[in-house]
Amino acid sequence: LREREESGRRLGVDTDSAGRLRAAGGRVLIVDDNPRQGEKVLARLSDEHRPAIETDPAVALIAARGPIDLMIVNVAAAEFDGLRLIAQTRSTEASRRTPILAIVDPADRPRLIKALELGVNDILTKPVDPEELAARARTQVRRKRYADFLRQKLDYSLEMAVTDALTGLHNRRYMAGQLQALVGRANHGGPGVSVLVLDIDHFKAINDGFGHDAGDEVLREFAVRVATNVRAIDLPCRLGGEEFVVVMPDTSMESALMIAERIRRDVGGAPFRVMDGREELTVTISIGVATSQAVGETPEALLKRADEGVYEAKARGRNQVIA
Ligand code: GH3
Ligand code: MG
Ligand code: MG
Ligand code: MG
Repeated sequence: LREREESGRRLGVDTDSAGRLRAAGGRVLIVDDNPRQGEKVLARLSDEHRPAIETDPAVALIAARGPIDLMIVNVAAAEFDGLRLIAQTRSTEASRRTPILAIVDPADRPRLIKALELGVNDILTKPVDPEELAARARTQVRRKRYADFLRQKLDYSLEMAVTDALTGLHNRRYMAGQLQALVGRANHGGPGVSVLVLDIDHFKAINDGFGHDAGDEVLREFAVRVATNVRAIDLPCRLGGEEFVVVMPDTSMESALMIAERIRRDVGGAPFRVMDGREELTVTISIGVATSQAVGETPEALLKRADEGVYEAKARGRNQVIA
């Protein structure tokens, strides 16, 4: 339960201890040119929700792009065209999903039908019954809250699918997709795509000497040092274990070597503090560098060349960069 509550909080969603979505009042925008009717609607909703009245449809349209849970539009208004406001709300990307409750005159069939065709979520007929208003508004707000919850969950899941759980860097799946796209569009004459393959030296000794958890701490700190030494356009990734890759778009071999050297020095230059600062470990890495040359070189071939650099760096005594 705690975990579900925790995950709810991470998603920025208000859940109770059982992980259920907490019912909360909605931000309701009432768009009406008739102050008396608008006030009546507002009064009926203010116990449960946070309603506000807007008489200018242009302002309402802008507000509907923001965090509004329900827009109630008086389609029978004389001062503005409620149907037009609904059409604009639905055709603007940022407000497309804002629920709309239309207040219609039951005698005005054409407008009622048009409102439904424009995609209003529900209809209230005049004279507005307060109980019916409260019930229909509550249903729309609940639906909106649940849709928001699902969308956040989906966004979160999509992000997790391309993120390495231990370090927060991009994962292998993400790296493969990005590298494929970059190598595919690399052209003659440009600086090309460079990749670094990074492998921690004698990492097994850290695990054996200080435990797997200390090893994980080293991996996390290592990820921070890699990420802080690359540029904003570079993609630092963890493929698994102690194998890391940095994908560098539009980067010459010369620049890639410079950045690799910067990472190597930063990793080896200051000890890693682990186990609540009780241990200080000196960590070094071997880095292989490769830059795409031939058009048609596959991402796998490019990575393999960088990997061969790592292998050679290990053979020559580790703690070095080899292209
Ligand atoms: P070398 O200098 O030749 O790279 O030596 P090494 O000890 O780093 O060699 P190797 O690459 O074979 O060892 C990697 C070790 O990393 C083996 C494995 O137990 C450990 N390892 C793999 N994944 C993880 C992980 O997620 N967490 C921790 N703590 N250790 C891991
Ligand atoms: Mg390794
Ligand atoms: Mg190894
Ligand atoms: Mg290693």
